[in-house]
Amino acid sequence: MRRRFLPAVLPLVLCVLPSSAFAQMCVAPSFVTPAPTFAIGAAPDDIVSADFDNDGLLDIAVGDAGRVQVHLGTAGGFVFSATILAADTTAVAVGDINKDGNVDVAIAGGTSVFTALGNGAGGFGATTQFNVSPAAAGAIELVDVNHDGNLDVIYGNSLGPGISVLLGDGLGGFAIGPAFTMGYTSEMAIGDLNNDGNVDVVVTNSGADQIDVALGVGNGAFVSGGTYGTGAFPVGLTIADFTEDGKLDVVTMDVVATTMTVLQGVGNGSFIPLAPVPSPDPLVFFVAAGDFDGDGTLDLLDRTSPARR
Ligand SMILES: [Ca+2]
Ligand SMILES: [Ca+2]
Ligand SMILES: [Ca+2]
Ligand SMILES: [Ca+2]
Repeated sequence: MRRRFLPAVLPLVLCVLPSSAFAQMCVAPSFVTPAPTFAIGAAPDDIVSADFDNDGLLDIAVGDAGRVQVHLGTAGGFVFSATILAADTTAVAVGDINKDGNVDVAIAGGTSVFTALGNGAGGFGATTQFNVSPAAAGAIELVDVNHDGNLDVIYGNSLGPGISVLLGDGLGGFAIGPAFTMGYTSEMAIGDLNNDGNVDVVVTNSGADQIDVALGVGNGAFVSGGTYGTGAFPVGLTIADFTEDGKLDVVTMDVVATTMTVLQGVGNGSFIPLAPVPSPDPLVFFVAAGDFDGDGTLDLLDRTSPARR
């Protein structure tokens, strides 16, 4: 089934940030206006990007009220591709779970983690449910935490402090892995923050107005990497090297303060929080980084908040 896009109701806003102008961004951010907008669903919770149909163009998957909607990138925008059903969808991650060369999806939904395997043409097989009760999965990432070549799941608990790991078998199955106690997770992002080859985790701990950092030790376990202040009530965050110095930085979207906070990575797992700057859109909760228009510079893809979050 295909459907045409309606005029934007809950807009995606494509904000272009030339990374070479990072310092300028912190003083006076500039964005392309008017920003392109696309209608993506009734109550979207999360957005991730990947090339689901192997055509070289970035596509997006949007968590939306108990389902994930996949939209394929075109030269002029996005076209609807597939619906993946997953109860109480709160977050989405992408990666090749079963190592067949096609991008798959993992979903945090209530007390479960769901997966759906991609067919390489923008479609997906049946949803598989992994019960992680009593924890509530509120954020999710797919990454190989234990260096066995198989993608694992890291999920953040929205109703209890901490993150947990599911270890993948490379065929689509997962086993319960280590857990680590840290702040209540609103959103989560991953990267190797201290350049030791092990995956590290950053979460927005919204109620504490801070990010919490967990440094991976290489077997699925984590140790504390400290906390850093942000603008009031950070929710969305993304990790990327905005300063092009080879060290990963963090950007948070601070909902109550209506600011963006840039935390400049030092390269050893610690950060220098820069002064928050006004958000490009006061309703923005969630953000992702990538080169969406193919011009070689980092872009920020953001989304306004649904009423339920
Ligand atoms: Ca594509
Ligand atoms: Ca796959
Ligand atoms: Ca693994
Ligand atoms: Ca690391």
